[in-house]
Amino acid sequence: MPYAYDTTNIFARILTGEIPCNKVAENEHALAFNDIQPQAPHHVLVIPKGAYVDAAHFARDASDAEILGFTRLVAEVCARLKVMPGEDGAGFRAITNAGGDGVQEVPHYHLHILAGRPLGRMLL
Ligand code: D5M
Repeated sequence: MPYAYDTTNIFARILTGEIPCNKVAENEHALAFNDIQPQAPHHVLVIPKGAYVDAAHFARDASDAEILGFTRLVAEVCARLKVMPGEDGAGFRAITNAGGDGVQEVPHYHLHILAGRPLGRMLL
């Protein structure tokens, strides 16, 4: 599934520096920034720097280094937010939307990290 960054893709424009973001953490392969429409006290999006449309595209085509870098940045975000699960009840939810049925709005893979309040059971 080819994907070329274009001016209509808001996350591609963030990656090129064309528009700003509220950065939380970054490494060679991934960027984390605050969602502009937060659904919880902490709502961070983690995106790969490579041009991947969704989680399946990323899992299929990304290199091991890209997958490791992305995964490590998720851990760094959780550490920075102080939501690493522990005996104090802290924790988080990580979700990703993909495609039409998944109601994905931005066609660049992003993992939502939600935390900072009890999130309830996911009832779909
Ligand atoms: O969700 C896409 C998410 O992207 C949604 O929660 C809003 C967020 N968003 C959109 N534009 C921006 C900018 N410019 N900065 C930060 N967050 C943004 P989806 O999973 O695709 O339905």
